[in-house]
Amino acid sequence: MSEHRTRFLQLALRADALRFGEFTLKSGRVSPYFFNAGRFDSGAALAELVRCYADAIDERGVEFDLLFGPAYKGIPLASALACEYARRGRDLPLAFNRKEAKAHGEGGSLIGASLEGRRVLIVDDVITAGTAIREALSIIAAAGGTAAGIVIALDRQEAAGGVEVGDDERRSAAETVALEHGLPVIAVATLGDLLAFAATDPRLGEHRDALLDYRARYGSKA
Ligand code: OMP
Repeated sequence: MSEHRTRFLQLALRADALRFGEFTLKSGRVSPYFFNAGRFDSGAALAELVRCYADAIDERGVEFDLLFGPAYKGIPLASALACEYARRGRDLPLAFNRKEAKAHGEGGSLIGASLEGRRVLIVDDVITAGTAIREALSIIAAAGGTAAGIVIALDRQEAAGGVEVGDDERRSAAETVALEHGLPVIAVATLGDLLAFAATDPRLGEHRDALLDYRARYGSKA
């Protein structure tokens, strides 16, 4: 496993961003784990997190010229990542959206640099069924940008279908988005990485069976 993946999983556990128990997801699935990016709630934790993002992006070598953070969780992530790139000597334009369009002041639902004609890297927290990412893709297209890729902290590697998933629909949501839009989806870590990590870390040993059961039920075939 790449060093930044292990570093991210350790950081997520330390920040309590990765929790185990029973969680109902946006998709309606009941999951034995949950990743809450809101727990990276200090400057140091966020800075360490986006270092993992930048390492994953640079390892993949994707070309882009603007960072876009979808509301809400993507906003601090894209902003902190822009600061990390500036620290690495690359000053990147940054944009994000509002959930509610504003009719006064500067108006509209986009804030920051113009997306027009730019290759946009979407920066978000998690992909489960891919709904949040599809929304971001339509916002970028409507603003005249071209999506260049998607970076997330955690790819849950779940099949994109309904709550119960048929065998023919076992491609992951991330793979489906990647294929449909011809885009790289870069995950700092995946459920597979979490399972590999759980096999070596005693703190996670007791949760491993529940994670494996969940993957057997909802996981993609990949
Ligand atoms: P999809 O839109 O189904 O891909 O789900 C992604 C969103 O689900 C994230 O942006 C979160 O709002 C939420 N989520 C998490 O934050 N962490 C998880 O571990 C799982 C989910 C989820 O509800 O699936």
